[in-house]
Parts: sequence; C-alpha cells; structure tokens
Amino acid sequence: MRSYRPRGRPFIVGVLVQSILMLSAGMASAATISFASAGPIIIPSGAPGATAGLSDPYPSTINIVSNPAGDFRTGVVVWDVKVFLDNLTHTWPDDLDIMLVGPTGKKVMLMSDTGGGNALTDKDLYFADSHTTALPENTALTKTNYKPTDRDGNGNTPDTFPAPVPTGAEGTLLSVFNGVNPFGNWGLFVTDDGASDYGRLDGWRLDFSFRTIEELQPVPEPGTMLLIGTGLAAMVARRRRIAGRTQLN
Ligand SMILES: [Ca+2]
Ligand SMILES: [Ca+2]
Ligand SMILES: [Ca+2]
Ligand SMILES: [Ca+2]
Repeated sequence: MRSYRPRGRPFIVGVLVQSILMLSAGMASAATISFASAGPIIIPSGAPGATAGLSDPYPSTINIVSNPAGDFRTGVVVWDVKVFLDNLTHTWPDDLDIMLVGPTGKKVMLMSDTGGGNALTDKDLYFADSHTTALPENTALTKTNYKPTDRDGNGNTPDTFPAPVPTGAEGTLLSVFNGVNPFGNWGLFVTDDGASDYGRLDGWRLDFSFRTIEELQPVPEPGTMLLIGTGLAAMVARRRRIAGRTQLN
C-alpha cells in the first residue's frame, strides 16, 4: 500500500487516501484505487437536538481530480465501484436513507428504510453489486457486505432527497457508474426520515477499478484469430507452391 499527494495541484480536501490496495491477477490496470472522505456526517444536522431531516454536511463530498500522482491518467473510466461506510451509528436505522450521486448525476440508493429499530454502533458497511445479501427491512444489520437495498415499508415512502440531488429515479445497482468519467464530485446524501433517534457516520470511501479507453476497445475473439492464422498459413503455402512451379519452369 502506498499513499501520495497530488503533484502540481493544491491538495484537494476530501481526497485523503489514494492507495493501491490490491492487484488482480493478469490485469495490469485492475488495481483498486480508493478515495476517502474527510470528517464525520452528523445525522441529522443539529442532532441530538434535531432528530429528523438532512445530514450535516449534505452532501459529504469526495472530489476526484485527474492525474494526482502522474500515474492516474485522464482518459480512464470507472470499471467497478464499491462503497464503504465507516462506523455508522444510529439508534433507529430505519430512519436512514443514504444515496450516492456521481459526477455526472447518476445516483444509487445504498440503503433506505432498513434494519428496523435495531440500533447500530460504529458499524462498518460495504456495498457492492457482487455482494449477494440485501439489507433486511426490520431485522438487525449483522453483516458488513451487502448489496445496495431500498426498502419501502413502515410508512416511510417516498424517500425525499432535496437539491442538490438531481431529479429523476435512482437505482440500486452501482454498475450504473461503469463507463463514466470518474473525475469531479461524488456526493453521499444522508437523510433521517423519522422523528426521534439520530446518529452519525465517521466517514466513507469509494473503492474503484478503472480502465483506460484503449483497454475498452474490443479485441478479436479467439475464433477470429484462428481464422486469421489459418488464412495466413494457406497464403504462405500457396506462395510456396507458386515459387516451386517457377523453379521447375
Ligand atoms: Ca425510514
Ligand atoms: Ca425507501
Ligand atoms: Ca425513507
Ligand atoms: Ca430520526
């Protein structure tokens, strides 16, 4: 693991951690690059005096700048993104609606109206499309790895996210960000939709895999390569036969 600061640009608050966490076998650029938020999120703003409404800040922002270390190039797109919530505390998790909005305005509900009244204390949650378990509506959040989940029970619909959340329907698949340019502001919007009870989040993190535009170009199928190889072999054999006839003549 290594950490570094942007070169040739002022350090951008919000991008605290940029570290290569792991390399996937066989893919040169499949490193996971992480960006962490700075500072906690109070849920809702004014808690404990206030117990419902928008978080402070709203949103919490991670600003991703291009070329922070010279090897993080422009021209990359998101290949995969996972979201880590660090130390979530809330006395009534069903009050929580938490949404991620990317730089282009695409948005994903990470968790909404889940966990019932089973209090969370410094609970880590890690969201990925590849995680198979949805957050439960009324039972305790016992796992760390969940897929994004939007429950709608218990009379808390619709989920309301005032501006600057862009209008339009959100989904629950993080793959909506695949193929987008990662640079710009990523916002975590948190609301508390129920009177009484409050909480906080120590921070959050985006774990990306990127691809360059070149890597996204289609490569010939193995069958195509076989046909090309067969064609070349036939051409060489024909030339040899022609060359042989020329010599006989
Ligand atoms: Ca709720
Ligand atoms: Ca909901
Ligand atoms: Ca809700
Ligand atoms: Ca509340």
